[in-house]
Amino acid sequence: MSPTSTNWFTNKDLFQYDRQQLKSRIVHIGFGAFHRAHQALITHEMLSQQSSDWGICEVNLMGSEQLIQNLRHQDHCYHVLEKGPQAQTCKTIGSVIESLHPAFDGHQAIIAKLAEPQVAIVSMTITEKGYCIAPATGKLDTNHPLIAHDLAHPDEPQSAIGYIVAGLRARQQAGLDGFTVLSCDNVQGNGHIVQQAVLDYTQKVYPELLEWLKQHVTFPCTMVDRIVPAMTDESLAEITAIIGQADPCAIACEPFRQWVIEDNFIKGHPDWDLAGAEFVDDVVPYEAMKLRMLNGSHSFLAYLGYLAGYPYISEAIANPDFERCIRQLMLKEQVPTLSMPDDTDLEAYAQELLDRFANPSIQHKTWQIATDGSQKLPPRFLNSIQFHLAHHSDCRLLTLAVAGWMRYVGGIDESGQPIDIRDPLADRYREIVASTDDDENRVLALLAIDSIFGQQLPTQKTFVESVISCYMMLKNDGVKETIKCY
Ligand code: NAI
Ligand code: CS2
Repeated sequence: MSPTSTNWFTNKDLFQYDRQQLKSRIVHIGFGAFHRAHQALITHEMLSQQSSDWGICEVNLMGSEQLIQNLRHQDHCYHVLEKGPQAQTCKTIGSVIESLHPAFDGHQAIIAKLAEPQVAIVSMTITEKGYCIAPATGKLDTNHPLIAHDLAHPDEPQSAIGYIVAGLRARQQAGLDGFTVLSCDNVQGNGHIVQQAVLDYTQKVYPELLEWLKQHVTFPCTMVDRIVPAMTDESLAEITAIIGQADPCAIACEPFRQWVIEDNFIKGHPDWDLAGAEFVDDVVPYEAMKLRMLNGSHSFLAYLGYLAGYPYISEAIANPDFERCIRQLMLKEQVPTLSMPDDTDLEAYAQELLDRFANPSIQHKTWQIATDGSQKLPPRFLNSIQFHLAHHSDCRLLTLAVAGWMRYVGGIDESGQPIDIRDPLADRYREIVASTDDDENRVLALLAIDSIFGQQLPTQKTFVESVISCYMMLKNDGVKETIKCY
């Protein structure tokens, strides 16, 4: 930036709405890549069409201190670059008006914000693990370190669940109404899951609050979709070239986006439908469709693609054997498990997903998607496998995907390089790998992790034998030869 030029965010003509009129009626927990390119952008586009006061206060509970400092420095504005295979569009987002972080604002400022009377929605994108539940059961994990801390110190919470309950308690004590808790994470039945976590936690710390909470808080489910990889230097440089200055809060994503929201808000909601969101009575079928077809394919490509040496999804899907497997995985093994409204065209949906995965402008790392497998396996693969076992139908690709995950958490890729495994259960995997030389024993030990596989699946002989056989094929023949046979 030259000494005479002004900062881009001081340009008053950037927005079609008056940011001074916005209030923090939404508090969002988890100012990560996805929220910037999805809910905050959709709120911005809604505001551009209809004057209203729905602004967002961002809260990051874990890390990203610098990101929040940068955001403050640029008056909470930032850019989103939508990258299609050919064209790209850069948008300046103005829906965010303030931010909080426990590292510089303290716990109490966040609880006080949640208890401000105008707050109507507390939304979140805190990753699957942020809900502190056991994925196989969907129940609050009271041994989770964050929850164990909060149960002992509910006034100084660390978990998102602890903060939400502390905020609701402060509202009840001040004689205020409640708010809507809106999960925007890739968790099956995300509204039900966060509700269960909030109720389980409240029962333990403030049982007297339970009845009030049941009457004053709602937990709609949502299906959220937009591929937003972690930011790259290349995309940052592209945005700098477009706007002529740096924006360290900018993010890049694909052009596609979808948001299906259960219409169950206790204190109103923005007219997000003006910007393409859909309000429906029942989101759960759409969530299952997206988690099994999109995210299931992603995880298949992540584990097997990474092992085979593909750093990006677009490179893995360019291998015709992977493409064929993914098409079959979606249409033959995931579609039969779904119960969709009659007019849903799942073949067209599958083709659209294949085209999105192939977008060469999006550098989505297989390694990034492979993180937190302990949270992702149940909704993406295991629920469908249970369906097939109950119906005696074929699920060979889903089984191969589980075996691929097992090879991945073994910690060495096919060229002999160590894998940096990021997962809340990473230590457990390391113990299992260190204590099992024998392949079959390793598979059995991994299947015995009941927070992932539950109690029933490891007792299903057909499934266990198929996983062992896939594991051996992957080990002996490698991923590329194995998927040729499918
Ligand atoms: P990110 O890594 O950029 O951001 C993660 C956010 O979660 C950060 O704000 C972090 O502070 C917060 N967080 C992490 N662990 C937490 C915890 N235990 N408690 C509270 N907050 C915690 O990731 P990104 O891309 O924003 O994705 C976040 C989630 O959004 C995903 O896990 C997924 O559920 C959902 N999502 C992501 C999509 C994507 O393509 N990136 C698309 C659809 C949904
Ligand atoms: C991905 C998702 O990281 C992952 O696990 O599968 O974040 C995926 O990009 C989104 O769900 C797309 O909407």
